[in-house]
Amino acid sequence: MRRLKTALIGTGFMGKVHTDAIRRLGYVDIVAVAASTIGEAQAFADSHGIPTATDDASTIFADPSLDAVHILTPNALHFPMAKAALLAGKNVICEKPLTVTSAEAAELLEIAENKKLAHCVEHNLRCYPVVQHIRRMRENGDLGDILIVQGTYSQDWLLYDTDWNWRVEASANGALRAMGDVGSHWMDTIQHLTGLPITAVCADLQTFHKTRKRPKGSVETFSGKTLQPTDYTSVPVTTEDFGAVLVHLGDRARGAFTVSQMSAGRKNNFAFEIFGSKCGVAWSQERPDELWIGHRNTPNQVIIKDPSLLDPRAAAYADLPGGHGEGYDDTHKQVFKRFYARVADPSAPVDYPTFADGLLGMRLLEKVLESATSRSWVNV
Ligand code: SOE
Repeated sequence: MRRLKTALIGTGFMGKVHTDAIRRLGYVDIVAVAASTIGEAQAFADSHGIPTATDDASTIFADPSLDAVHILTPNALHFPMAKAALLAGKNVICEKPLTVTSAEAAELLEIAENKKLAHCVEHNLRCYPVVQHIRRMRENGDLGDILIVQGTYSQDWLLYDTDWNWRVEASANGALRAMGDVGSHWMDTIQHLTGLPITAVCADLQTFHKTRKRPKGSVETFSGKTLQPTDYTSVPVTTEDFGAVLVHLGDRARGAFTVSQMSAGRKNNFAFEIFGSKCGVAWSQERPDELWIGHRNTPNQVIIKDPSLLDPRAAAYADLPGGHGEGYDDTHKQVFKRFYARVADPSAPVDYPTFADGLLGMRLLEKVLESATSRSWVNV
């Protein structure tokens, strides 16, 4: 594999996660990093051994030797950053949700396709080995016809009105917070696994804290939990803390899910159950190597991730033998493996979430908002 060069736009929680996962590929060098201030960019570059730091992303996009960029900024900057990178001819990986409107997502997809560039939206949670095994079980017909999907994506890191992050502010995040941040993962994964599109939604959203106390100074994702209450400004909040959505999948299947950033004790609980006419499956991110398979007439099963027991196409997402846990960091590595294989060789398969998935996600989020606002079912 020829060595590739990449760069990061953004230095928060995702900056660290992407850096680790990129480096584990072994043939992709991170040559530059950009942040909104030179101080943040330089501090990140120094602590991660990245040669160039800048507060001007356009200087990164102008580098002709660069193969790809990772857009890891607050959501509202995804569109201008990704667009500039694509127009400069770079392959782009962008964090989710892809943009803040579906019109922006459609424009990015069009530019990327016209320029024949690789494009990826970071729905990494598809890439747990056990989750991929469920995908292949469904394709093999093991589940039968899909009837019911249900689940949640629940976290607790924004429980108190003193908890803060840029996602709270619609200007940086977009209109939907819990739905955009983690509901987007839930909907993406369920459609990926069932092979069925969400065709209608009926949503209810709640903002429990109508005002929050914003610390003076920036707060990295999840780190608010360890801050001391010191110097705060009270600010009104319009983005939701909780959402509940009834869904139709395809013509026949039905389901429901909740999203929350205020469920005490649930740290990052992405969980779903899929029931088919032959059997059911259940999975939770808090125990990612376990797969529950439910039967009507024989005992239920729990299988532990072991590549030798998984469908071979799912085993390709496991780099360690059975009993050696693979988790959140590894899912990013699995996305990057496939994305960079395509960057290196444009004839490689597109087996990673693309901007087309990101556009679909944005359309769904807009329908969720429309449904919650109109208090009615909305077709997608
Ligand atoms: C913050 O809620 C967050 O980091 C999300 O942005 C991720 O997508 C999710 O996987 C974990 O939580």
